[in-house]
Amino acid sequence: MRKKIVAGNWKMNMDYQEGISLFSEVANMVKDEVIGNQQIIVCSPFIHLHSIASLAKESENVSVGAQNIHQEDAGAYTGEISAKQVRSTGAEYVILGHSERRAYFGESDELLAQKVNIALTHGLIPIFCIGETREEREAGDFFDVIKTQLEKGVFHLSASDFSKIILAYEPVWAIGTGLTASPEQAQEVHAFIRKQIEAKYGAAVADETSVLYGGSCNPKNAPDLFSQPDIDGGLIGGASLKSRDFTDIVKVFN
Ligand code: 3PY
Repeated sequence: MRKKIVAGNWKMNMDYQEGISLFSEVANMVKDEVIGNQQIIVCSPFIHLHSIASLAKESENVSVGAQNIHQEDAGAYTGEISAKQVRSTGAEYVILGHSERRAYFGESDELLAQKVNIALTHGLIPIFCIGETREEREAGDFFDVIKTQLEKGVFHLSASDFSKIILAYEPVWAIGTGLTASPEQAQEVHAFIRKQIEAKYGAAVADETSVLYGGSCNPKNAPDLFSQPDIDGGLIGGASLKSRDFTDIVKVFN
């Protein structure tokens, strides 16, 4: 049975001390709420990774991820962080392809494919984000956009590598806007994504791949979204910065 996953994306929030307190609170609050096949992940800024990965080892319920890596192994890339460096902190996951990175940092599908490869080489599991803009939705192009993002970003992987990754559908028009896709709109796209995976890798792989919903997901809308058959949890932005809200989202699966 595929995993149910709630992953927090802190984005560029929390100074060092605030992040350590938030993580400790979350680890403590979700302690008794995590069900059998559920995975909780916190994706923090780089500065917190080593400390919270050490705390995560003690708590055993929460794993840690980064929000970006460089596409090369090492070298003269001032200010950048490699997959190997992230992995050496104890972090196990990395968000790749978030729409904020695509839009503000010009990350293309081709670059993201390189980042996916280097992440897997160093044992980091990508949480790979895809999703359409408002214009693409209004123009009715969104299935094509999502198909292309899958084909260029992750469908070059072997079936065994593809089986390691997590996907997140994040409609760009629902990020930071307070708008959320309705459960039916989200389910329609999640089902489409699973169909594409099935066409490429077969039904067994499609059935085992966790596809998360992201985009203004909060304790109020999570129950309806997560009850959809092809939605396996959420990638949580703003609500992951409040331990109570994040825990309430984790508890949706109880
Ligand atoms: C949001 O909820 O706004 C996100 O971008 C989650 O990644």
